[in-house]
Amino acid sequence: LRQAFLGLGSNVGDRLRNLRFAVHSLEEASVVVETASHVYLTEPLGYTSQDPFLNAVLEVSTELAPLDLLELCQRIEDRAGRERTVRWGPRTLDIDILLYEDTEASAKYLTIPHPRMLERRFVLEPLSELADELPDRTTIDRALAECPDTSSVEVAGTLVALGDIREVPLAFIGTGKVGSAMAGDLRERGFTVDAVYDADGDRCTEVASAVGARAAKSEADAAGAATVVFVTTQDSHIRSACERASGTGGDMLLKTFVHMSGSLSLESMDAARRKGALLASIHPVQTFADSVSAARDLPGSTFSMTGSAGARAFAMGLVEELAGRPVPLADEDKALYHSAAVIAGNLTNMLIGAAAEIYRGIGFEERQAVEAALPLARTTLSNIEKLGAAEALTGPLARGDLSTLEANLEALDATFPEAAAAYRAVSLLGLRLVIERGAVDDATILAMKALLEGGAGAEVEGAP
Ligand code: PH2
Ligand code: MG
Ligand code: MG
Repeated sequence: LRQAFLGLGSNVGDRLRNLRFAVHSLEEASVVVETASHVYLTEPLGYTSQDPFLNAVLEVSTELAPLDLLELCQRIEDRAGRERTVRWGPRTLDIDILLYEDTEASAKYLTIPHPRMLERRFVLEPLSELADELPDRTTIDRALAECPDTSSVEVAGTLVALGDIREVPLAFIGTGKVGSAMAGDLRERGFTVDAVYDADGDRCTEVASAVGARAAKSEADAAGAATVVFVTTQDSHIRSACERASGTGGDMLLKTFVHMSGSLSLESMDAARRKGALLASIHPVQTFADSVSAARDLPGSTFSMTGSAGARAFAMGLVEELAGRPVPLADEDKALYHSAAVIAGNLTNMLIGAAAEIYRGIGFEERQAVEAALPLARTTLSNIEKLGAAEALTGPLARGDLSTLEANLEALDATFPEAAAAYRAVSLLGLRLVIERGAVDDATILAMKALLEGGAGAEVEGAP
């Protein structure tokens, strides 16, 4: 695949829609839009008695050779209803090849790099968001500093929406813990929650009145007037909810669909994408046992974000408004990403539960079992925070205490085999911390490994 940068411009009709049409049409033609700049409002250059433009730059990957890419761009311009009358005059859509790999070449209908790009701030400003250098190694910053163009070039928004992010109409489909907390929090911060929908009608009305939004009658009704549609149903319903929201007629070309699943990829919202919608996901790295804690803990969380190119800048802006810490994530890493959260959160819970069960088995009251296990877990967490995992590690593994380890395993094998299996598996994983601490000699580490594997020791990963 070859990398190219394309300049988009429009100053006729629904300008944002035209730019979005370009993005969608390129993707339909298997040109991968990797990143998109913000959308800029720009004064017309060259032929000045025309309306202001919206301009943006895309970074794309393509198999197409330059002339084939040019032909595709022109076909898309034509489909957008472009008429070629005045040179440099008004146009519904202009797609220019700015850069193609490091190519410097000129043919009858195509010169790369674009011959006038250095004189155009409406090209250089958005390009500077996505690239550092031109093929001749001059930096874009340098080109900007030397650019003679003094016309106005201002950020107007993103490909998701223009103007103030708080005025973008939002809809929520699914009003569980996260959906209702998110809708409530955004509303409190001055965002515009237009509609909410929940299959449970009472729940829908209740949340709608709590966040000052319309209680929609269906997914499609909720999406109707919204620019950004949050699909905050259970994971298993995201695909069907998205299909229903984008199914009935309705113009999807100016909508963006956002889900908040920790494990699902964006493919789950493909129904909306096929109709032209942009997609994003934002996922709070946090655990929400109920609505109250969700509302309390959501703001300020770390949010992982995936998104199609046009939606990324918007998702980033949204998380920043939530006082969250955005961490960009590749869509294909979603399942692995989620497994880390399960290990850190859910598996910790399960291990503490197993410990409490052992305590109860030897005569502790329920309350006594919890009171024994929780302070231990809490101190462990704060030690990890202070010292790091390896330094915070204590116990038989950390000491290289073979006889205690053996006694633990023997006792568990006899009474609670599932816990014995978990003890072995987690300890084998934790040997890397023992090695990192460097306090136990190699022979003892190998002997512990053999005990944990219940057989003769092979080599320990990371051991000298
Ligand atoms: N395109 C032109 C001529 N002038 N001015 C602005 N601001 N933006 C454009 O995209 C543009 C222009 C010819 O392609
Ligand atoms: Mg042009
Ligand atoms: Mg052109």
